[in-house]
Amino acid sequence: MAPFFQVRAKLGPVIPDNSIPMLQLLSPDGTYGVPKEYAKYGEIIDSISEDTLLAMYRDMARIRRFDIEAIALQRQGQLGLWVPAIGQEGAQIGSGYGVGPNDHIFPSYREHGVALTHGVELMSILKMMRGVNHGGWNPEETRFHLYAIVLASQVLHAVGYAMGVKFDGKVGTGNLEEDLAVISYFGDGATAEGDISESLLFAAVNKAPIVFFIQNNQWAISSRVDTQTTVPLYTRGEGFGVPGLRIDGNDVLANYAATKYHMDQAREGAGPVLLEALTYRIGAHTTSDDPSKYRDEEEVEYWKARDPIQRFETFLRRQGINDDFFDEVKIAGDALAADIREQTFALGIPPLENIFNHVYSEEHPEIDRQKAWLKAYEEKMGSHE
Ligand SMILES: Cc1ncc(C[n+]2csc(CCOP(=O)(O)OP(=O)(O)O)c2C)c(N)n1
Repeated sequence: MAPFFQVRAKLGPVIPDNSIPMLQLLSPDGTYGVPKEYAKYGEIIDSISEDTLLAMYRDMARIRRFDIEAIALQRQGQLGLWVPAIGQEGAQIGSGYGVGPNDHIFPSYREHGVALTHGVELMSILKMMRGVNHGGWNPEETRFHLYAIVLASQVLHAVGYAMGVKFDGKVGTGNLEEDLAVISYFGDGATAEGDISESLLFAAVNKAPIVFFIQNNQWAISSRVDTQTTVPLYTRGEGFGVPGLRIDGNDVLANYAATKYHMDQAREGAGPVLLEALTYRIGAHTTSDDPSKYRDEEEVEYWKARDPIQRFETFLRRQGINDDFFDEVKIAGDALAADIREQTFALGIPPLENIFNHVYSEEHPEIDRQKAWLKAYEEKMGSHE
């Protein structure tokens, strides 16, 4: 009998069209150069200190080590699920550094690197993936909002937030203590949602201070990007009046420069922009996915050779950074891995009544009723420990 589900034939490797213009400052072999049409982005890199460059590298290495450890923890039954972002560290750390201290970030569910750059405790992400918290961090403190699983929903929230910022008069006043902009992350697959079109339109007509940041990692689970769009994604906003730019997503400096430039512009009142970071998901969509069923190893190898961390390391070594630094980063990574393992193994079972927290911001009779029901039920059944 024919199997109920058939795996569709693979369509051959997704190799990007290199004739499409793209902001790249670090070439895959680690050589730095600023094409003249991109001079304004090069100027931003001119003013980065060496300390910041090293901090960026540390964060890229740190988040990759965290990611590898989280996959292992999931395989050992310590997490319900993990969502790897290996290969996307250039896009995430670079853009994260480009977001200003008052700005608000509306992520999807894979932005662990961006979270790191804005002070989210990494353990809170693991707790969420273990199912012992509701999303973990406080968006008011971090300005990094909660992960959104419903594709593109966060982009509508971000546009609404940015419109509010505009209506509150916190754009383009010149007061850098008060003015702010918004950035929202989403994937190539999410661009096919109607919510994205609505977001682009509302942002454009309201001249909202927002940067739309697509991480085009070329796959939406098993759907290739070329089944989601016939035009480069950075052009998707044009019909709505939102200009776009494609960035080499594996070039941390290009991501930093473009995000900083356009967040500054948005904060000053220039309106929305769409950035498409062309990158690649080296690993599985989640730990529940087996990408070997739908894509070729040849394609993965193409992208591994364009690894964002390796590229940046080559650049830094040419700048005179030596083994001492890279050894220190490796030791710190091992210490981080040991620490999160220990903390994850030590996580207990949270009180069951936590499920009621944050459903309403204030007391609510229906919640009181459900709490009373649960209490009576627990007393009848005994402890759940
Ligand atoms: C509205 C909605 N439809 C479908 C899904 C199921 N789903 C989860 S992730 C995903 C693929 C998303 O791909 P992409 O936007 O490219 O982001 P990536 O996961 O590659 O980072 C889908 C279809 C969902 N979460 N929400």
